[in-house]
Amino acid sequence: LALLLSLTGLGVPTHTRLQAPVSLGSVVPVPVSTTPTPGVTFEITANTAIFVEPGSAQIGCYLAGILRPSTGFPAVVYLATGVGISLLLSGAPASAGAEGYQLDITATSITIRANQAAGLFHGVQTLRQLLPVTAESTTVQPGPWLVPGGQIVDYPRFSYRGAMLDVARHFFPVPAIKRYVDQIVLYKVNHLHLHLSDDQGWRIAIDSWPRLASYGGATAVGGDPGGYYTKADYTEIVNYAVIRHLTIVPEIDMPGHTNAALASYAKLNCNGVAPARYTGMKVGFSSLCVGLELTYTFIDNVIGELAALTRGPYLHIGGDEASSTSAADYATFVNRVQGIVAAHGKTVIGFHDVLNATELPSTVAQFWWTTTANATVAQAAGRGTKIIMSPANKTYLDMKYRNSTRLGLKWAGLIEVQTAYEWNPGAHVAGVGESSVLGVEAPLWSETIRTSNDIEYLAFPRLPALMELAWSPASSHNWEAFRQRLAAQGPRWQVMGVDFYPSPQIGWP
Ligand code: TNX
Repeated sequence: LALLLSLTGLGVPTHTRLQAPVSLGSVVPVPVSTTPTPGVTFEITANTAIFVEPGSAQIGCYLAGILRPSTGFPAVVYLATGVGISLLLSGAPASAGAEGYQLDITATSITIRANQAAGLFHGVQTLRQLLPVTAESTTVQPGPWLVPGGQIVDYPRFSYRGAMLDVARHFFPVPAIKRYVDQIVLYKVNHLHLHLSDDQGWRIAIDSWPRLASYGGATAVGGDPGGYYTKADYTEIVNYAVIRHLTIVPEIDMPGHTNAALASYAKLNCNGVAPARYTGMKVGFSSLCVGLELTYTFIDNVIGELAALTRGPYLHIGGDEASSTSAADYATFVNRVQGIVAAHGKTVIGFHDVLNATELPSTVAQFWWTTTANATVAQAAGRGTKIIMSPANKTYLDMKYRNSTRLGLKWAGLIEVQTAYEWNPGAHVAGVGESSVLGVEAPLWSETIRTSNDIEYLAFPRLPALMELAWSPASSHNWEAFRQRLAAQGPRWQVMGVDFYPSPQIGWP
């Protein structure tokens, strides 16, 4: 009878509805340890309050912001101790480190403990995945809001877990960035690298060189509309990310991939002539003028203004595919630019091509090739240089899933979900072991994409697969178990309006 009534939606008291809680074992990335308490559930009701300390207040408000729209409950946040949902900066195991947490769910309380706020934030993302999928709705849903009982203790394998979005080939305005941020933090991404400049567009306002954005930012691939972030826009993104424990890594790509800058200022060109703006898809044809002193004034101005907008430690200088720059010029250039970045108090990240110069001990190299043997990268790792793993044939979200995929490119191969999942970042490149790997980044180049739907179709479900490699212990790696847990994310994405690729490799419910 209860089933019948619930199907007809007639007068069934909440507690009799036949709705099982989500399984404690369905979290992506899989936690370090998960111990269910069979038969125990916590029910979030109109009386459930959130208890915080000064250091967890912001995260408490963030959690309340997730619970209120779908439950319709007040989810009041108290700066006090009490019985309900507690976010505590004490009592976590030492193993939790800077980003880990312990989550305890009993019949009467939910408690997240962490050593630092970032850990509480990641614990909240785990809790978010343990709520019924309708919790992601923006409108009030019926419930009941059951959370499975048990304990999760969790911490990351790698400290850098990144997504990259190319906003240069196609521009994505602030709301699209915020939308992607909200989707990726659910999978414990903690860095968003924004590729802010390329041949086809310059996307950040620089006061000392205003034509970069106003002229160089007006174009995009295929003649599509351009655009750029004002400093206020960019700060809005940075602040939105800070609250979500996500570090924005800004990139100005150089010395190649600079046609938009060279087109904006004739004086930056060796021959003093500005090239036309470019809306095609070729790479490797442009270069800043390495022998020109003004080039370094330009870079110092740009890096200075960008560093002032940047809250995190990193500034990415690109450095890839500089095939119009001689090897000697390239080394001269990268060595000098690293000094400029350091002078502005930031740490350099560059694509691994920068290892052809003399990298600073602090410089981080982002490996992007499809090969697994690379002597230059292995030698750098041997000297202690840290590597971010972005092998194009595993992590490039702009590669097609299969030949028939409407969006994307194929130069690094087809990447189905299993291909994205089946590799080991700590042993992928010969000579680059676990301790040399800072983390994993999933780049999304935007030659073929224009909208949030396009982003989502290429990022989901591969981004969660890659973040499981970046967060979960290597010993937990198991395709069969992963595809079960991933399947449970599908209904959640439907409620969130994420336009994911329903891969036939996954048994979606
Ligand atoms: C290579 S990977 C590039 C980008 C392209 C991408 C397309 C790398 C460091 N450079 O300029 O957008 O391929 O997949």
